[in-house]
Amino acid sequence: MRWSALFVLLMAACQYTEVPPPGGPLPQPANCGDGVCDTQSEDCFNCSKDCSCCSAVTSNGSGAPVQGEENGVGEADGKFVELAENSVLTLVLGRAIYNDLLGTAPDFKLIGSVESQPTDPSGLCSTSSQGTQAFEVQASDDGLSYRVVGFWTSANDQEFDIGCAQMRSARFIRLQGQPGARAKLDAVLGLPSSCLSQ
Ligand SMILES: [Ca+2]
Ligand SMILES: [Ca+2]
Repeated sequence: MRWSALFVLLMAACQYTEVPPPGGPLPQPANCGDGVCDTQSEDCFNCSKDCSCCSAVTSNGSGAPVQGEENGVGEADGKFVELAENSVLTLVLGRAIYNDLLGTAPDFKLIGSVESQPTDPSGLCSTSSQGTQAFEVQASDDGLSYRVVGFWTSANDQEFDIGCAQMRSARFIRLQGQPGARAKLDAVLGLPSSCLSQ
């Protein structure tokens, strides 16, 4: 095989595949391009010019009551989803996030606050906080199969690395309240190193 053909093949193999949004491509709204991310009609999928990165486009609660689940959609805006023990919140990002090139840096962050007091605050990749008033954080490519990437334990924003679960990309983030857990979530955001430009 010629070197040039091999190079083209290698380049093709290295391209990430964009995961289509639920329901197919979204129409670009008229106000896309005005520099403001309008979370009512825009997200990073249909208007990456205004909405810089990957925030949630849907937010669904289950399990124990989840208050204001719609407040987890879009960029951080000071409106919160309230979560408690046994709450399960599934957030679908507007675009997939990808493990950063080195693989060891954080890829997304939760904007909000764990209001219970986890007894074992965990670091990146720690799985030691189960059962200690924390929230298990899971990620998935397809919304069917989830892997644990760590525990949300912080009273402030907290970053997570999908590389902790040996994942290459993720589109779904799920939070699961452990016994005694309580939190307020404003938004989930992909970090710039994990969001490719469209
Ligand atoms: Ca990473
Ligand atoms: Ca919010």
